[in-house]
Formats: sequence, C-alpha cells, structure tokens
Amino acid sequence: MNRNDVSFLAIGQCGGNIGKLFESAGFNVVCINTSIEDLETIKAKQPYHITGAEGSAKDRNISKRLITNGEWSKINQFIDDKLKTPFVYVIFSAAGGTGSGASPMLIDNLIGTYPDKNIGAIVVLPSQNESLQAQANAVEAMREMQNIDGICSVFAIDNSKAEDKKLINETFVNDFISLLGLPDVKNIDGVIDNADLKRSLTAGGYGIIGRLTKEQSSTERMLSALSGGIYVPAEKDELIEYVVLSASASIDLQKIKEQYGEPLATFQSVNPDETVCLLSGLSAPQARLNGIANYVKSANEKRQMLRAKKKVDALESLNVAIDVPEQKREIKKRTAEDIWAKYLRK
Ligand SMILES: Nc1nc2c(ncn2[C@@H]2O[C@H](COP(=O)(O)OP(=O)(O)OP(=O)(O)O)[C@@H](O)[C@H]2O)c(=O)[nH]1
Ligand SMILES: [Mg+2]
Repeated sequence: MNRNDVSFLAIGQCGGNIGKLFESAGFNVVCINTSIEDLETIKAKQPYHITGAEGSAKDRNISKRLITNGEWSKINQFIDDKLKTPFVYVIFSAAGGTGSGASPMLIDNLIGTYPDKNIGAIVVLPSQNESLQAQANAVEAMREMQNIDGICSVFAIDNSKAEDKKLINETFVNDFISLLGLPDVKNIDGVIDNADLKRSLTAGGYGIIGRLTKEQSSTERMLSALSGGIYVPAEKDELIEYVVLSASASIDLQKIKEQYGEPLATFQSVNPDETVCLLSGLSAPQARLNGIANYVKSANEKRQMLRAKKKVDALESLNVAIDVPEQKREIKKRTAEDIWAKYLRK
C-alpha cells in the first residue's frame, strides 16, 4: 500500500504534529484546527482553519459546536477535494478540546458520506499524570468512538508509555509506514500482498504494531515490543482477527497466539531488513479505559465532596452569633392611682 492508497486527516495540535510527519514522508495530509497558531507552527501544507475559531480551550463541546454550526459543508468540501484515497485515517488526541470533540463526529460522518472508503482512526490517550479534564475528555471521546459502526481500524497510542511525545509520534509514523510498505518486500519465501494488508487493516477493531530491527529480532523481543510499545495495552480477552508477520528471524507465531488468541488468518513473509508484526481486529482496550473512567469518577466525587464541605465550613465560619439582650418585657399600662398606691402607706 502506498501514498495513493492512504491519506490522513489530522485534527487539533496532536493530530497535526503526527500528521506533519506523514506529510514529510510524502503522504497527503489535511490538518484541521481551531487554532491558527498551531496550523502556522507546523507549517501544514493543507491547513483548514475553522472559520472564526480561536481555539476550544480543552472544551469538547465548543469544538462540536464549531463543526456543526454551518461549518460542516465547507469542511466536507475541503476533504472531498483533497483526500481521494481509498483509506483515510483521522489522527487526533482524545484528551484536548478540538480533536477530541470533533473527530468521532467527523469519522462517523465520513463513514456515512463515503461508504466505499475505509475510514480509520489514530487516537492518542493522555498519560496518567495529565489533568482531570484531559482524562474526562478521553473517556468521553472513546465512548463516542465505541458507538461508531463501520470504522476500518483504530490505532490507540498511549502517552503514558513514554515521556517523549515527539518520540511517540515518530515511532508510530515509522511503524505505520513500515507496515504499509510490507507488500513491497519481495521474497521467494513468501510475501504479504496488498490484499492481505487491506484485509487486515479493514478488520474493524483495534490494531497494535510491533517492530524490531533485524539484529533485535526474536520471539521474546517481539512479545515485549507488542505489549510494551507505544500502544494502549490490548484487552486480555483473546479476541483477534488477523496477525501479519514479516520477519527477518524465526519468530514463534504460536507464542503470539498464546498471548493474544487464535486469529482468523495469519499473513507471513520473510523480511531481509526488519521484523514487523501487526495484530488487528482486537477489541477495545476496555481495561485501560475503565481505569481512566474510574479515576475520573473518584476524582470528581472527591472534588464535589470538598466543595460541599467548603460551603458548609464557610457558612459556619461566618456564623458570628453575639449575645443580644432579650427583648424588653411588655409593660402594662397603669393609672396614676396605681402608682401612688405603691408609694402611699395605707
Ligand atoms: N503523542 C503526542 N501527544 C500529544 C502531542 N501534542 C499534544 N499531545 C497530547 O494531546 C493532548 C492535548 O490535545 P491537543 O491535540 O493539544 O488538543 P487540541 O485537539 O488541539 O484541542 P484544544 O487545544 O484543547 O482545543 C494532551 O493529552 C497531550 O499530551 C503530540 O505531538 N504527540
Ligand atoms: Mg489545540
């Protein structure tokens, strides 16, 4: 698969940073953002600035409103003009405002508008030390993603896997480009052709790529590359559709199956340069998402409890009751005779 097969729609800053790397590698990339500064910083070749927008400030709803308020037909036209390939991957961070808010809606709409195209997603989850808002945004975006039918494949990248975001971006882009190039690796001992790769990339569900240099290639290292790489850890449910393995050393496929389950089909080839393995059609990484959701719930409850307590304490501390003398007793009206009587002896 090559640059005529796959293009990218990068949304928000994170999407733009990853999209820019694909652009530099010769792929067709459209970058959408609410921030004109972000678009200028990355010098996107095909930028689309959402009209009148100044940014979403981590608010997914602002982003959703901006897309739906009359902007949609213009965005659609722009995408229609620029992205002609049969595969389009939407790249975004689930944790911000712009990309997180707009992307699930856009993906759903692209699938509906272009039923003959394969629309996929490359989504970045926040690291554990990012803000509560970032975690909550990510949960909402991933929840929306799970309600989309017909997505061809999703690559979920996990920022908690490495400190260096630039390195994460480069690793993913190199993994993906290596994967797309597998049909070009010709070898008499077996090839992976375009049809094999397309079938694997349209399995629906999630994908994980493991990649090792020729010198590093071994079964053990591939198992740790698949579990310890930049991707969100696979759900431990043994649900998997395809394994694509192009190897420059003998890799024990059985060990991969023991860990990830029995796939419907495997596609294998010999690779003189490196070892690349794609697991595709995996189920959503529910355990990792539940972890984020639970953190958001408990942090939210704690915040609410503290706020309620603060209100009670504040009212309490302003309660400055002072001793006010009792109201004057009621005095009965008396006649002068009554008063004289009190003084005059009988
Ligand atoms: N891996 C990776 N993560 C990034 C990158 N840039 C930002 N992020 C992550 O993305 C999240 C923030 O999303 P952004 O893409 O900056 O947000 P946005 O879509 O532009 O939305 P707003 O700026 O809030 O309107 C945070 O979790 C960051 O850690 C990047 O280049 N690579
Ligand atoms: Mg931004």
